[in-house]
Amino acid sequence: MRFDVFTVFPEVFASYLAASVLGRARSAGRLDVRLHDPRDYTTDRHRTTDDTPYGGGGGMVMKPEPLFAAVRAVLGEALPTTPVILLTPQGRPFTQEVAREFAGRARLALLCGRYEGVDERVRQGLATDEVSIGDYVVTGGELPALVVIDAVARCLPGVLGDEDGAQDDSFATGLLEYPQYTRPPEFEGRRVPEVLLSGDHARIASWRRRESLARTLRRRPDLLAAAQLSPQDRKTVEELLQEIDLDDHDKDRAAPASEEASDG
Ligand code: JD8
Repeated sequence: MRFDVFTVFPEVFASYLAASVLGRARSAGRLDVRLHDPRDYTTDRHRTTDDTPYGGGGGMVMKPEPLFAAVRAVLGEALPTTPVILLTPQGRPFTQEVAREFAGRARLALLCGRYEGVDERVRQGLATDEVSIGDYVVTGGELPALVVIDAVARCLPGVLGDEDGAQDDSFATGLLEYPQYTRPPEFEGRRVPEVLLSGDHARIASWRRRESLARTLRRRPDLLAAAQLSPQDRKTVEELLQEIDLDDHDKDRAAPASEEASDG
């Protein structure tokens, strides 16, 4: 799969794209990420990509011409069949379902704004989709673009090795993940649950399922309502509802440092 990313800060992508899962996917030729700087498609002496907003109000807005020229030059004949996704707080919420949908395309173009955002004509005449990674503000579209590339790439066949199956990912199953432990079997008085040391794979599987259900029930009941549950899962949830105090969110949480003691 190919991503064409349009950004005035192409240098911020390199280390993340070279590391771990994405780095291996690129080396294996399963993932092709190309970075394009709209500055290279300007025609003025100062290579201007932004300007002051009409109507005033301060800040700068990304000019339309460099973005249109860059996307047209790079996509060429692929333009009519390639989704052109603008990363913006005003976009459709990016979810695992949207990641799977995008992973079905051969190619995506990602437009990263900066400053106060892009001229409205980019949204109207160039972007085919608008996506937001969540309800908080970041400084530009670059981190959102990396989030989209990472989540979409993980959905592609052959991108994940044995280290983690995408099928097991929490949002792929619709439940939060069960607790994970590694050695040592006891750390500072906290023991690894006995069942995980038992070698009984059936017991381990049902313990993990129950922990996933318990965690989702406690932390994200909205996910549980949408999840596909087996008749056994429903019985387990009924049991958990008898046992769990849903308001006790911090049952096994370390106490935070007190405000008094911190030098914040
Ligand atoms: C693109 C500039 C900065 C700063 C308005 C738009 C996505 N979920 C998300 N949160 N923030 C963004 C995002 C922020 C961006 C740009 C995406 C381009 N900014 C803000 C305050 C004033 N601009 C995003 N996807």
